Amino acid sequence: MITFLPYINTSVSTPILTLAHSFPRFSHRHHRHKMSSMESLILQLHEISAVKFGSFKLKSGITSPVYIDLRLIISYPSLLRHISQTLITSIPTTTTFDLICGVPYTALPIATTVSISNDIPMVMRRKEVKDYGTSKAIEGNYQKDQACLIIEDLVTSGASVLETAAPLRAAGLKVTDAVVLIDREQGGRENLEENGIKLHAIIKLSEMVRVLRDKGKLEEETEKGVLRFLEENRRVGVVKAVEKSVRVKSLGFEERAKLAKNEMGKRLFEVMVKKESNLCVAADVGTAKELLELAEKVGQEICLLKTHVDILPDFTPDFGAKLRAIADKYNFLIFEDRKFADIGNTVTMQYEGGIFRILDWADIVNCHIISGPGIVDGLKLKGLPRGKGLLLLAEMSSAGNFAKGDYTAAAVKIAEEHSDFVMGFISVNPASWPGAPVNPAFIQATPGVQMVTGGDALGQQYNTPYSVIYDRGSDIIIVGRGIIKAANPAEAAREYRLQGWDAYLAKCT
Ligand code: 5BU
Repeated sequence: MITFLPYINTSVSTPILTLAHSFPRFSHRHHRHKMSSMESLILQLHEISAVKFGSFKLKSGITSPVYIDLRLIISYPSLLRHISQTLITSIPTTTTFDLICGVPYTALPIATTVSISNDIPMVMRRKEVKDYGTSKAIEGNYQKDQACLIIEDLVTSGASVLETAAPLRAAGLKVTDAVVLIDREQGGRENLEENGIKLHAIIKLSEMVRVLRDKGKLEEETEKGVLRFLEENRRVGVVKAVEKSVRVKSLGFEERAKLAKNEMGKRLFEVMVKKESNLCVAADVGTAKELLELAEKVGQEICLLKTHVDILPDFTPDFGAKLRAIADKYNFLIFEDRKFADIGNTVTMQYEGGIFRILDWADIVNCHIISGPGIVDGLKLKGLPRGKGLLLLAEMSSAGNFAKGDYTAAAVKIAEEHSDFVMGFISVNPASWPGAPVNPAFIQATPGVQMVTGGDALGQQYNTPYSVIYDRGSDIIIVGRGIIKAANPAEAAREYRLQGWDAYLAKCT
């Protein structure tokens, strides 16, 4: 049985509007109205125990005297409507937008209610993408350059708003504003501002406790405890971000080019600086013809093009020369992801001979170290005199792989012993390696990158460009299906390049 809560019927009337974006917005005239609406919302949230006071251990490990759980609001439809209408009418009239997008999951019903009540089209970001090749990160109809307002229930550091903004921006939408019901005032506003997003908050946590105290719902002691906690943790999110950047602050690629002992490694660093790109496209397309077309499309955005030449049914001996011409035209290097794994003697033949003659056209190849350091000796024998470089597979991106711990450490050791030929690693989380950061002369390249975290049906695991470069300490993002399956690979490549490069800059400044 549904019991209607009497307090849900507030003095605030909910305008029913049909024309998109023509609803009344906040102005000073509406200030009093906004205040009373805010107070009534606070009281209702308290009443349904969406806001609790006590001692709560947060995900971050800190103990908080206040806990907010807005998932409950879906059980109170009129409150949900009230929240939604307050949110949307609070956006300044100067802020314009075409679409809205709720941050999954709690803000999805809020966004849906806003959309339905005000006739504003909505898009939805998938939180996890099972197979990015066939399903989209953003659901719904939208056009490039449309402005999208993000709707969120609660902001602490702003990280989840940024996680939603990234794929929206990657899809060509403009994201400049976010509206949130409750701002915990712990650095979210500043973090979002730094990322070009203005935060509009309906309720600040400090205001909330004051209102509850005024209305006799809180003891003075509790109010003081919460305000003290807020004061002490006010910039937690920001401070954390700053600390992180200090922890991983790395040398720029220019300086690292000077440290590189392998000539191709040096060249790659230089190309990255020149093109402001740390993007490698994995050109896993069906034919050599398509591969060459893709190279033309993404050429100006990339520092590296990665091939799997043995998947091309129309491979011909002139493939290498054709790809080389495109690489020279756009100044990128060619990386054949051959993953050699045999004994030294065999790999010399696999590298140089056969149909593919990889040595003739690939600047960079990679190998497993499963067979021991002899594999590096073998490849070096052929590659070093031709000025080539080698990446060692220190980690892999696929679920359940065995390249970890001692195996990863062994790769680092072999690289140090062959730094004239080994230019770096295929890695996933080099920041976590013992003794990290690894020698900056080595370059780190990471596959398993998309705009949203998730994976495919066959064990691939994805991290975002920012987390790969900034949090996990890598240098190059390797992106396959995120770009080649995009409606416009050139545009997608540009967005990945910008995100990868921004994360690199954030790490060095
Ligand atoms: P994706 O479409 O972005 O999932 O493609 C990733 C590419 O990187 C693909 O060519 C893989 O062969 C390659 N890859 C990988 O995904 N994971 C690894 O650990 C290594 C290579 Br090594």
